[in-house]
Amino acid sequence: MSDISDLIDFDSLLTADEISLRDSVRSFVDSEIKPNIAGWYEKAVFPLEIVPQLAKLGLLGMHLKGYGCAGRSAVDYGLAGAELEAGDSGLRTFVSVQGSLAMSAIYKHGSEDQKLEWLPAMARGEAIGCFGLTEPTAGSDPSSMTTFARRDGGDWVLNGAKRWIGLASVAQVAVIWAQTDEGIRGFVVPTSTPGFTATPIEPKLSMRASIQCDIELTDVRLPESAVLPNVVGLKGPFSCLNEARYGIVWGAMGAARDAFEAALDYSKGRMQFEKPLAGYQLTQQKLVDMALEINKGFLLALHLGRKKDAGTLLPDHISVGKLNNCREAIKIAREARTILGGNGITLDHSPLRHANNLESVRTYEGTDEVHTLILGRKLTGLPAFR
Ligand code: TGC
Repeated sequence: MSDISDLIDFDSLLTADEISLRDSVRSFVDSEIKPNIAGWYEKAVFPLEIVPQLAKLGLLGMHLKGYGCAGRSAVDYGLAGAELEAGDSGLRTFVSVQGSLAMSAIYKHGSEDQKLEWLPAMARGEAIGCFGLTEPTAGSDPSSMTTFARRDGGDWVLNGAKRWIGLASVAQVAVIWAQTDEGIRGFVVPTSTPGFTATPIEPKLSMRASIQCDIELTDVRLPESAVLPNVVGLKGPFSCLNEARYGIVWGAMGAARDAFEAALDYSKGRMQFEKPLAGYQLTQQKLVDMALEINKGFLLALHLGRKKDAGTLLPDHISVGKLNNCREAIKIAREARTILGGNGITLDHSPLRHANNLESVRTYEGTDEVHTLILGRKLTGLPAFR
């Protein structure tokens, strides 16, 4: 099942196992997601009923080893993310929040008891997790967070608010990052704990088949065992953001590819001035420009994936991929929409839905501006954030 957008024999860079995994996720998306996504998007629902299928495919925490996780490579994880996002960014976001953020936080920084309690259930899709870092007044600058955890005898008591937290209203467990007298720390919070509330943010013009929430934390009392014992400081949440940002490098190109395919298909069938749109030079220019960026975007993603598997991937490398691939994907989705003309503004076609979703994808896990300044710092040695 090679891609019609592939102009460079991309598959020759993949192993048979990688192609097989990609194709099984693609089949799932084609049969279970694409026929239904317009309806979910219109009704603004995330289809929780597909979670057991995602678990059965081994996609939840798929890059983690042990604890019931699939232990797949970074390239496998990326290929799966691209296929999921070809269905909808909300679907890849679910897998990312669950695996790259919530499960990774517990896996990297949690106690053995925390891992045993949560990771196998999360890999099976029986427990959903969320990751509370962003706040109403702390987005790009998480160091300014005001959520505070104070010690009270042997307990911790959390107060504050989080915003734009994926899955929070359907999650059983939240990893909440908070200021403490010792620095920023992470807490594993069962969402049934008194004082924890999560409210979906609605209405949205992007990521409609996905859930993002406000969280309120009012005197949330937790035992000492709730704190993630193995990290203090922002490197804790940033180490998880690295995982999620890496997945976006691939996912954004999956959305772009699907938008391109929709435009190519439409252009071959749509007759204007007595010939198909695809036969006009202006249309071919658009299609070729889109395909070039998709080919380059996937090559970049694969390069970063191979480096991740080799243990040589650095955060700056991920910023190159996140910035470039989100920027190009949104351009591609918008250009694809122009080929569909007026019909492209309906939910019958994917490009504008992808473009709208990609507004969120380019914003979360570090905006274009944040990744530009990370790379500006790398090139100049001068941080320009403040
Ligand atoms: P800085 O002083 O540079 O670093 C603070 C500490 O963190 C370490 N660090 C990293 N560690 C691992 N990976 C990375 N990528 C890291 N980046 C920084 C750093 O080494 C340092 O450690 P230490 O031991 O010296 O203390 O921090 P800064 O505040 O100056 O950083 C500036 C900036 C802008 C790069 C950073 O704040 C940033 O990346 N901002 C963007 C934040 C962001 O991406 N927010 C999105 C959150 S997504 C979310 O909440 C959920 S969205 C998904 C969903 O739920 O649906």
